[in-house]
Amino acid sequence: MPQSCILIGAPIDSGQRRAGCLMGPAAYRVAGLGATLTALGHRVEDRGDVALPALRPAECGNPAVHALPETVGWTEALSATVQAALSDGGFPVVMGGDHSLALGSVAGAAAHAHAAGRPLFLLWLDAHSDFHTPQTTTSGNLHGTPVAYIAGRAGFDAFPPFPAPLPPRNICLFGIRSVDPAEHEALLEHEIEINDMRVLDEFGIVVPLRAFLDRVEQAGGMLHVSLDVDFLDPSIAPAVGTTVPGGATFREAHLVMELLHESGLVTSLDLVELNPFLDERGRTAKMMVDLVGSLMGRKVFDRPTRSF
Ligand code: 4U7
Ligand code: MN
Ligand code: MN
Ligand code: MN
Repeated sequence: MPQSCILIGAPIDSGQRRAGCLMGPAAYRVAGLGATLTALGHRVEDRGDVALPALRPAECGNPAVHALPETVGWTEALSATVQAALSDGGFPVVMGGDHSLALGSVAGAAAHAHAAGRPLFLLWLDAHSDFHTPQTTTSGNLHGTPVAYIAGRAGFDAFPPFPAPLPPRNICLFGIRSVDPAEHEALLEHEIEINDMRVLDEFGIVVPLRAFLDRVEQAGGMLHVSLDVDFLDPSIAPAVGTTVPGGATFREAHLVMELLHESGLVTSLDLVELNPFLDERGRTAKMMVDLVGSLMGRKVFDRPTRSF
C-alpha cells in the first residue's frame, strides 16, 4: 500500500561526544532516501531539518551527563514534529542524528497513539539496550537512555513527562549484545522482550520477530521501529561511533525489514547513529537506505501468486 512518507531531519549529536552524527540527515538525502521511496510508489515529503529551540537550564543530579539542556530541547521539538506528521496521516521517517532523538520521536508517536486510542509498540534494533536513566549512566551519554524514558522509568524529571509510557511488554529489544551492569539489573525488573544475539543465534530472526509482530497485530497496535546503525555488524556498517562485533548480517537485516513490510504494521521509523564522518565512500548510508527500501516494499523477487 502506498504511504505518505514524511522525511524529518534530526541533526542531533548532543546524545554523545563524538562529532559527526549531525551530518546524518544530509548523508541520507545524498544517498537517495527520497528517490528510493518514490521509486517504490510512495509519496514523499521532506520537511527539512528540525531546529533546536532556545535552551533552558536543566539539572539531573549526575555531573557526568553531557549536554542535558540541548537534549531536552531536541526532545521537545522532535516530539511535536513526529506527532504532527502522524496526525497528518503520514509515515514519519526520522533521519538522525544520534539515538537520543528517540526520546522525542517515540514521545511524539506515543502522544499520537494515545490520542488515537491505540497501543504503541516499539521494536528496538540495536547492539545496546539503551536502558540507562540520567542517574545510572556512567558515560553520561544520553543516547544510552531512551528505552528507559519510553518505559516510564523514574529519573527523567528534566524532560517533558513521557506521554503514556509503554508497558514493558510492548517493547522488544532485538540484536543486543552490549548491556551495562546497571541496565542489566533494571531490565531484570521489567518484562521487556529481550531478543539478544544469543537468542537470535539459536532461533534465527524469523521466529522471535514473528512472535512479537503477532502480538502487535492482535492488540491492534501501532509500531515504531528504531534502527540503530550498530544493530548491523561493523563489517557491513562501519560508520558508527559505538561498534560492537557480532551484529546482524546483511541478509539478517534485510530479512527483518522484509518481515516488517509484510506485516503491514510499522507506523513510524527512526534511522539513528549514522556518523558519515566515519563512513567509507558512503557505504553505511547506502546500506541504511537499502534497508529502508526493503522495509517499504522492495522485494528480492515479487511473487504475484504467493505470499509468505
Ligand atoms: B546507542 C553505553 F557504556 N551503554 O551508556 C553507554 F556501553 O544509542 C553505550 O545504542 C550506549 O548507540 C550506546 O554509554 C548508545 C556504553
Ligand atoms: Mn542505540
Ligand atoms: Mn547502539
Ligand atoms: Mn551508538
